[in-house]
Amino acid sequence: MGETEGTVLTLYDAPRCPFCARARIVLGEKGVDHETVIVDLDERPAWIVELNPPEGRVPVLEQAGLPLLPESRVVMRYLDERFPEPALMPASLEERALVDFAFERFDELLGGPYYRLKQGRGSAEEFDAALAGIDDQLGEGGFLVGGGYTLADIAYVPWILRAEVMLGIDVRDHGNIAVWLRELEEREPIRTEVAVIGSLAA
Ligand SMILES: N[C@@H](CCC(=O)N[C@@H](CS)C(=O)NCC(=O)O)C(=O)O
Repeated sequence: MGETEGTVLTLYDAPRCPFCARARIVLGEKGVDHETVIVDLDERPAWIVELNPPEGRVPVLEQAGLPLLPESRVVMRYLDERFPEPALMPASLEERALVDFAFERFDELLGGPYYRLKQGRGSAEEFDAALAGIDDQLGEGGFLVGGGYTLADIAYVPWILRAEVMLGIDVRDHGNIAVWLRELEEREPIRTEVAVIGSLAA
């Protein structure tokens, strides 16, 4: 039996979805046994809309007898507390607040520029400025919050990796991002996500 102690966890997932990647990476870090149901985002089945109205968004985490958990941030925080090892939130209260702040600012700092660029409404310059901001936040050899790997890094890295592979952006021209990615790519769940992205781009 795995760490789920008999409770079957199901992740409603889509390989191309970076929000799902957040949940996949946390599940991988924790080594949690789970089932995956792949949702076709191009032909979204009616049942996923019923499961997570109104749009049928993924990810959604389901466990028998427990409330359904949509929203990647909710899923990540839940998994981190439900499966405490390895801890993916910092020990200090202040740094935990900063992880929450990183989530809060995600759309402004990365998501907005990424989707505007992807949808042809933004510019490479705008995205590069966003990368420069993240590079500054990382600092030399650092992580997004504090001195270690946290949910904040997991929350941002799926878009950085997709920007590199799928949008052809030289994200590693930013030195601190390059070091951060090398450090993260030492981790199996990150390498697994790199492989997922590679298979999407192939
Ligand atoms: N705020 C949500 C966003 C999830 C989201 O936007 N998922 C996308 C796929 S990446 C989705 O299902 N979008 C609806 C659609 O494609 O119609 C979260 O953090 O989980």
